Amino acid sequence: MSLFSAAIVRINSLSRYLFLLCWFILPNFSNAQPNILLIFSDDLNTRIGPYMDVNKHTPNLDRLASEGVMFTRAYCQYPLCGPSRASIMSGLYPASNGVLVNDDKPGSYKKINPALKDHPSMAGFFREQGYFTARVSKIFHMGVPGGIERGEPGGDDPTSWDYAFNVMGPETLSPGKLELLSPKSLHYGGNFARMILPDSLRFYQTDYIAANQAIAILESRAKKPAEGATNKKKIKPDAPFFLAVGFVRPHVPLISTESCFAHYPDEESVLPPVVVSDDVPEQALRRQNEKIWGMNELQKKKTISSYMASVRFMDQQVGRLLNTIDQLDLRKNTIVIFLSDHGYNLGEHDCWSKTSLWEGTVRVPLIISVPGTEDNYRGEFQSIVELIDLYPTLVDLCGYSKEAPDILQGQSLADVIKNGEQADKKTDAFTVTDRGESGTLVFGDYRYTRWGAEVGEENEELYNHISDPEEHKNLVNDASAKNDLETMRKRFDAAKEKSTKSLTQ
Ligand SMILES: [Ca+2]
Repeated sequence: MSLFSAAIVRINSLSRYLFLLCWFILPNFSNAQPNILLIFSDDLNTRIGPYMDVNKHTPNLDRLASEGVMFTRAYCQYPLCGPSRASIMSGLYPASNGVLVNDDKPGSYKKINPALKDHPSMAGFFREQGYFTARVSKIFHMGVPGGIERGEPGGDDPTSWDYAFNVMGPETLSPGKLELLSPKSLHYGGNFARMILPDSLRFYQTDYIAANQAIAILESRAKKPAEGATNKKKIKPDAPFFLAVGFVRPHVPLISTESCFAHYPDEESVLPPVVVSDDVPEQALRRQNEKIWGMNELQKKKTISSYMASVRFMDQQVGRLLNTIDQLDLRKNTIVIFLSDHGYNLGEHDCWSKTSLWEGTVRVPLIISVPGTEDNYRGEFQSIVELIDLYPTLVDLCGYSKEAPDILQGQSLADVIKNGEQADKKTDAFTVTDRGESGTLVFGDYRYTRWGAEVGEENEELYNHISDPEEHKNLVNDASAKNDLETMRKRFDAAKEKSTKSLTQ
């Protein structure tokens, strides 16, 4: 054999080796990697069908829950849109990624914390793996209703997406009477207001438009050019997709249709009992009615019925997406996730809205439905999980565990989906507010909350969720809970330290 032919053999061997290497290493996009449909709702607490006993309230979310795992103790990391969403998408606690307020300009954590400029968001990670990634409406922060009325991208991370679509919805400028429900608060976006629209106008509402665009993307991704034909316009034609769709209801203003409102007569709304004991720190009660909104009883009831009608409208849009992936035969290869950015109070503790640290403000709906084997677990998972767990979960489920960024702070839930168990079960969930100054921790049967950086005079709360699920009896000064208080203080300090880990790349 001449030197030349020996070289050819070596090159051929090398090519074969490289080919085999590529075969094993590179994902086979057309078959192996599942698509991801990530659906956000905004300001939605657990007032959806699977979590509460209201018949046919959210049939589409009920259906999704029946096809997957419903997490009954899922907690956000910050009960406010921007910080929570940046946390979910970065897979990092707010104190680590630096997003501790709402920011209406693009950049998110990469702008706030330059050390993270190369850390891909959850969507960006899949984009790096070759996925086609798309955003429809609010995924990172977007002001509602103002940002939507202007059609702006808000605090988006543009590097996450191959395609992004901002809905320009009419919101408060919709053709109808906007009824102010909170006389002390006139700022739309922070106040309570509602609009009941004729059903014929539903097509022009923000979430309906978002679903339209998402459906169009799904159809585009599902359709193949005719055999032998080429289509140079399609981006990554054979890639799986990561499609994130952000619905803005039930965020205020509470706009919905007559047929949705018809299910929730105002007078039938049930207000939670107002129970506020004297030893609750003042900071916990900043969202009380008379301090901010000044609603009378009827206005409170109208707020609740309007919230429910908004949830129903949002659920209908979820249904349109689920129907589309069924019709396009995408369901068998598409992971569907539904979640909210944080919870929401509707009168518990006389508190309304978000940013508080009550159970109702920090607990969120989370449903993950993974197609594939019939052996996959379907049902409730009742242990504690955090929304930062979603990033490593999707990475795992799609076979990219080895490529996962080292700095992710969540814990994969992939084995919960596979068999309903978690080998290394998470025991604590940590949430902050007030730019990270104050925080709360759930562990076991207890919630512990601290207002301010250090333990001080009357700035703590301790609740036993078994004997007091509504968090009405603060046990901080209860001698019988002394040991539990010490345990929770220590766990809180440890969780806080972990969540503020210095991250450098
Ligand atoms: Ca929100």
